[in-house]
Amino acid sequence: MDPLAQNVVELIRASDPDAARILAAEQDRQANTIELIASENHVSAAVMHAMGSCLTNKYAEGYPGARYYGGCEFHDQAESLAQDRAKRLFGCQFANVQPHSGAQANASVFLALLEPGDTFASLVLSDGGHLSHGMKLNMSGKWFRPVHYPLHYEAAHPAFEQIDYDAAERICVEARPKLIMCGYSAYPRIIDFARFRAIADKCGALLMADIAHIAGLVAGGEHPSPFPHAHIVTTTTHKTLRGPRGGMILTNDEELSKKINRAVFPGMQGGPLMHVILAKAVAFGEALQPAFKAYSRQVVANARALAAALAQRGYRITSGGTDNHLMLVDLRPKNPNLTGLDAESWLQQAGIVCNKNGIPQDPRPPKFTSGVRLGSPAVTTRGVREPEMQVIAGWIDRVLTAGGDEATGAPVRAEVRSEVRRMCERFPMPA
Ligand code: DSN
Repeated sequence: MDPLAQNVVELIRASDPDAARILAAEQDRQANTIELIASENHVSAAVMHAMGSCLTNKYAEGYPGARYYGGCEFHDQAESLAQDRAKRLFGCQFANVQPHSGAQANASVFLALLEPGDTFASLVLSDGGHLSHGMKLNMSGKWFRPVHYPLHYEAAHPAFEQIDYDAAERICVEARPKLIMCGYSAYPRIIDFARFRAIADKCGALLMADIAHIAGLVAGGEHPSPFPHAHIVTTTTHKTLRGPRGGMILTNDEELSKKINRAVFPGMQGGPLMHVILAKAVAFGEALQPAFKAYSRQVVANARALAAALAQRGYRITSGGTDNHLMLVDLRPKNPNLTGLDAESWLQQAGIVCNKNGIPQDPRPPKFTSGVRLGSPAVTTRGVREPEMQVIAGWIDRVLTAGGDEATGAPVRAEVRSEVRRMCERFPMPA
């Protein structure tokens, strides 16, 4: 483990043993489990400690050179560094690095560009979209009018469970949305940004790409860039991009950038999280290094290896595979009674962490689901490669085949748990 992290536990223990105990337990959990949640990663010690720095002490409302507080000279430098690196990384002209999260980045775009009641187009959550793309309990679905474009739902279609671009065009031409959103939370295929831009131009909409999941792959050259097609790009910084938890908005359009800056502050947020912005700068600096290209290539190779190994064992990978860092595993062909809820819980007991996830047209409700979502970003950071992905697929299959029964399932989970620990020792957390 990063030695500073150990010191941090001891330092906290001196004043707050309860908090130190929780922190130490979580450090141990992360170090000794296989993390397959597609939206998670393990940051470097430099990113971690930039976040735990004295920049948290400061208010810096405003933007570099135009703050509402004194004493911001180094905060200006930190934010400018993050902006400059973000622009280099994604090849664009304007970057707002202040959004506290991806959902707040998306909400800021709504505030900047739409009026309440305006129509926008997106993929529905149950097909792989995101709650901030029009879910009815989210602000985007309560105060705006989403129309959803579909996937191909016919099993015989060559693009089964992939975006139906022709239908998206028909729906957008008919509904005339002001904004079209593309970019998803549970979609394993390449997104055709050029096709979406053609649709946006045809119906007079702005195109917004939410690349929260694939930002690291875009930065590493493993997924086509949303630029120059998208007018606005939003992202998180903590998934494949391997930075601190946070959000960001990018554009090449100066007028849009002014509207977005006003929407983020003072429209949506007050003081920026300057310690997180410094950590974003550090993470973007890491992503600009050649090693990050190799990392993102390996993320995709590892996801493909896991998907292929699970398919060989009788699981159905939705859309027939993956082009990115994640896959949706339909559990039903293996066992029609197995839910995502049970699979998540049994795997967790075996030290493999993932999340239950609906598959397109899932007959089960989101609380149960017929699938799990698996991703490779975090294990790839620890140095895991294709041969270990085969081993992980074998563990997943052993645990799910053994089932939840105490007599037959529990010993298998315990056995896999010890094998997981041994692999974790071979592939330590970043230090
Ligand atoms: N909650 C994130 C995910 O797991 O995909 C999206 O914001």
